[in-house]
Amino acid sequence: MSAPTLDRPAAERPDEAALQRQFDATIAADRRIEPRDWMPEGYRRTLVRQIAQHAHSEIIGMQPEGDWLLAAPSMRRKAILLAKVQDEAGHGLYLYSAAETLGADRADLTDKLIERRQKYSSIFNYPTPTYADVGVIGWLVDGAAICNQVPLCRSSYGPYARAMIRVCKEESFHQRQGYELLMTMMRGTDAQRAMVQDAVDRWWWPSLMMFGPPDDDSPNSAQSMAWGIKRHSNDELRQRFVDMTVPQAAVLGVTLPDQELAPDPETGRYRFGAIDWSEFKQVLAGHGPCNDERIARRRAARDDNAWVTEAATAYARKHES
Ligand code: FAQ
Repeated sequence: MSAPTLDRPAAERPDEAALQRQFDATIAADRRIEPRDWMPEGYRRTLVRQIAQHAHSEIIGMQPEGDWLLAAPSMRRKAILLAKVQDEAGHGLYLYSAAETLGADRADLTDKLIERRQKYSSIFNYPTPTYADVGVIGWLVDGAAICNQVPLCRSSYGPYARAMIRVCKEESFHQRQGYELLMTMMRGTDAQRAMVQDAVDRWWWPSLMMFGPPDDDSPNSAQSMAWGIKRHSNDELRQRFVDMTVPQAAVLGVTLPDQELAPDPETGRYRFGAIDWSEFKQVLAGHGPCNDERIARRRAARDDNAWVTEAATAYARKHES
């Protein structure tokens, strides 16, 4: 979009209709909207909602795998897992920074998460009882995240799109480490293979739910796609994920828990069974297996570490004066 408008004297500012036309032209030309550009309030609100939800997902998403940091089976696995969980913290930080360019306040967003006024991905409300869960999260959850996020590198909002580039590179690495871990377990004992299959059985359907409700029940999709925030519909991305993952499952030697999963000769894509959307709704309503635990921990992290923020703020003030 052209030069910033808000810092010009009022008399020189284009009227709202002209600004809207300029915004529409930028979107139509597939160019980026930048923080100092004028944007409709609905566009700003939608971005803050999605980016905050995404940031919260990265931060809450550290918990399920983080549970295994002290119990990883070797020093090598512990180092790998620690690096992955740290990457997720970094992704959260890029995303909160992108939200801040829209005028949001990070502490306020965290409060909204803890007060359950903002969402985070449904997938992080499931438990991780075995080490195979760490591998399956890498393979399926990071795999789904990549399918969803690669198109976001072309999102119309500049800071979000740019943040996604690095995030996607790291998620791609995470996906491979998960697959490598599972491959190693599948070459191990019968008990290890059973552990991998059990984890796949538990994570498959929740992974499909990560993409959001079906298109005909997705209130935000049409507008978000018209604004170029989202580039593909929820169902299209879910289908891409299935098409990408089924051959990987065959190489791994696991069975995906869906008897209706089969290639469709007409489309060349995989047909799959019905998703249990009542489970998704229950998880979003706060009644998943781990919702309370995830929020309680996030709240404790905020409260227990408040003194660090206060000390850093006091130190920064001291050096300003
Ligand atoms: N969970 O109208 P739509 C990761 C909500 S990062 C919870 O279709 P939209 C990395 C939605 O917010 C994973 N809520 O909404 C990692 C809306 O509610 P609202 C996170 C969901 O925004 C890996 C309502 O349902 N990724 O995994 C979910 O157009 C491993 C209606 O839905 C992102 O956030 C859900 N699954 O499309 C970390 C990517 N789905 O806000 C650790 C960016 C929908 O109106 C370990 N986000 N809802 O109250 C997006 O692409 C979109 O926001 C969608 C939803 C596609 C998630």
